[in-house]
Amino acid sequence: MNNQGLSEEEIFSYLENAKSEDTDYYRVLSSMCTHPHKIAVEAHRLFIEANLGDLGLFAGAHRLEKEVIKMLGELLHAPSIGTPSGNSFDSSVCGYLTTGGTESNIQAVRGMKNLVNAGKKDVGKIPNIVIPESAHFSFDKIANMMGIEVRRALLDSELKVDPASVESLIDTNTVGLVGIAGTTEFGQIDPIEELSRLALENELFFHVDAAFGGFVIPFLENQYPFDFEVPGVTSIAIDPHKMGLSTIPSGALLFRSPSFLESLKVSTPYLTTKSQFTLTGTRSGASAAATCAVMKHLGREGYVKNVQYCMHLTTKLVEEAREIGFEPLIKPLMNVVALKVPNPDLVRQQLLKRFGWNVSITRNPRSLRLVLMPHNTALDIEEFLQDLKKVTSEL
Ligand code: 0PR
Repeated sequence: MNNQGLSEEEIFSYLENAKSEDTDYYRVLSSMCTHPHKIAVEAHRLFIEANLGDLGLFAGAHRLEKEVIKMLGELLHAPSIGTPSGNSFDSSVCGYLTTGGTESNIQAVRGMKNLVNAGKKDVGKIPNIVIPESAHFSFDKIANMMGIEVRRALLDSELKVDPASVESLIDTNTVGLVGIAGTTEFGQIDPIEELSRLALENELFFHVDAAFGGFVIPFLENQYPFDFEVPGVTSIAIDPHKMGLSTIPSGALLFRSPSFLESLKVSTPYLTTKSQFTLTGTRSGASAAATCAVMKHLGREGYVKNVQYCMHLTTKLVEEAREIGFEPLIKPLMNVVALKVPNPDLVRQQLLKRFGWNVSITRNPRSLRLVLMPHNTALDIEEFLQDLKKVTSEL
């Protein structure tokens, strides 16, 4: 640290310089985040000091958090809505705002483990969960930190998890299943109803990772059952900081029943509330305000428009890519395209080096992964395809 403080001017010149190294999402086709809505940014600023780790001190920010959980509960067909206030609950469905999909997934699995340990089910020493092979790498962190075995089920030809493979991995030590509504790499939706049936038959918890898809699927023309409407679903991760257009960090975890949240409780004797259910202690009230503001401002109609725009770009990309000889691995359900190209790793490198395009690569099978977000334009797609054609023809 410098000994003497720098002036405001010096600091901001230093910061502007650093900011100029960021991409500003120009030519970014690899991100599931985007520019937050300006309403979210303003709301975030207004609540910049609010700490949801001490709810009693920030009753206003907490009210906004509860409002967000209520709105998300409605969006995800929760039968009735509640949120923790200290250690009491109003009704069945509840949840809280997390830092994103990773924290939500960790907490959902921690809840499964705790409920089983509390004697609700007779399992052996090392519990396991069954997840799709396509699960986000946050489950690698879970496998590493939670003392739980993570079993990966195979995908079918459409890159959805195969329920027969899931079933074959379930044994007496299995505590829960995970399904993904909007896979990170392919934008695919797992067969949630079939997984729900397996979960109910085997008395397992069933977490749906809709970190990306949660703000897409409800607004698509085609409807896919993926939320609390499906009876076996016990928890859902949904991220406002992805297609919800809120500020980072804004995630959410919703549980069907308060018992899950109860299982995460630790006592906080000297705080304004007696217990805490969250993974982190200090939490951003600014994120709650930002998410509340943008959800209320856009409403259902606004999100439908947002998804329509991204789907329009997706269709354009797929149709025009076909014209130059590139097929998608699967017909995109949402705004994620996995494009079959020769030597995807080299193509990715060349696209970045020569034309400044940020794209990513799917793990298995390897293909070019493109996420069409609100920051992309129709012109971007046209330029991208021209550049892709150049790069691939020179390979
Ligand atoms: N679950 C799913 C289905 C996800 O796609 C992601 C993140 C997570 C969980 C974890 O969410 P958090 O990163 O919020 O904890 N998917 C993106 C990915 O890994 C996250 C991302 C977004 C990465 C923007 C890069 C980026 O520029 O690709």
